[in-house]
Amino acid sequence: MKTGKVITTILTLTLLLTACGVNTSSDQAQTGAATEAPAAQSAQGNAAAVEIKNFAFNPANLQIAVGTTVTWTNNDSVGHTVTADNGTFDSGTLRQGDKFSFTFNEAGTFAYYCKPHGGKGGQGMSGVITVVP
Ligand SMILES: [Cu+2]
Repeated sequence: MKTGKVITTILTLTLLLTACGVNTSSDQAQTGAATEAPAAQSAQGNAAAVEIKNFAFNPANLQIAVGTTVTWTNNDSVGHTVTADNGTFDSGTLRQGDKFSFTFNEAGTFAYYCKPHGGKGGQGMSGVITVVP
């Protein structure tokens, strides 16, 4: 039964190679990690940034053009929220390093606050986004 043994060996090797092949393909590293584009400081572009630091939004008052995406970044070690007075947006709790983005597609004045540290109407930790046509 030498022939049978050889065939069995070949089959076993084939299975092993197949398994290896599958492993190899899944080992392919995910390259090209997204490089973070620097947020535009200008309120005239398509993007604007608000930093959350020391229990405050900076800048607290920001004027942008319609269609601008504002990204808030929490640089505090405590959690904060970005919550619109009128309920248009609500980030939920942002931990340190978390970001929240919202695109303003309508002109108007959008007051917002942090739920734990501020309140509607500009109380405590709060800010205003003014969107101009
Ligand atoms: Cu807060």
